[in-house]
Amino acid sequence: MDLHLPHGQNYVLGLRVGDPDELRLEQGDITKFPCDAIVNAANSELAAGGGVCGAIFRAAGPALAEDCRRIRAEHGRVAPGDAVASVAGRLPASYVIHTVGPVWHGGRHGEAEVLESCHRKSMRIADDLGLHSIAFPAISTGIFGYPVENAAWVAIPTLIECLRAAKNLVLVWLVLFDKAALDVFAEVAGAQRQAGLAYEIWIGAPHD
Ligand code: AR6
Repeated sequence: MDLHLPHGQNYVLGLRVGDPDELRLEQGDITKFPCDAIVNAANSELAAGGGVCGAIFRAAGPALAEDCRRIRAEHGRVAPGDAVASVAGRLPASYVIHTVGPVWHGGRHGEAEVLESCHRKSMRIADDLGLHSIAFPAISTGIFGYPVENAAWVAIPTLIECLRAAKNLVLVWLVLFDKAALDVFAEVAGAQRQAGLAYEIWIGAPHD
């Protein structure tokens, strides 16, 4: 499906997947998103790393690092595909859900299953906490090397399925750090709709 994306300017892409369930794709810095929860592309030690993880630890401050140390001490390492929730410190969100994505080894080592599990478990935790909104980064597509388009083909249908099944969640954001990644995710959203996933698509201006 040709979405006629406004390639010269920024935009928000909305997928109406139910009433009132919506998945929105937007470029931005996830640490600034005023959602009930944001998802961290974490490491198994729940330590401050680079990428979005480093940005989240810096913006949240010491309360998040302290809670991560407690979770690590009580529950041990977080396995790839698993997720845990912590406090969010100074972030606008109420919770950070830390999930450990797969490292890309060419695509034939179960990477897609692990990435799908990251999205499913994060959605489950947020829904069980009674939250209404959650924002995801493009898990594994930075330091862990997962190709952006492959990641979009996993993330989008998984989030739609989980959102439709959720009791409390009604709004899911996919926050892409750069415009090129937003364009790739948006094209995949259009292609998946053409391939049979039922949802309406709208394109609007970003809120700021
Ligand atoms: N907001 C939204 N997205 C961001 C931001 C931000 N502020 N900063 C980066 N991204 P990465 P991974 C995007 O490397 O591949 C860490 O050290 C980035 O452009 O953060 O899952 C962890 O501790 C990319 O598209 O996570 C792990 O050890 C996406 O976030 C390891 O790296 C994910 O990139 C995890 O690697």
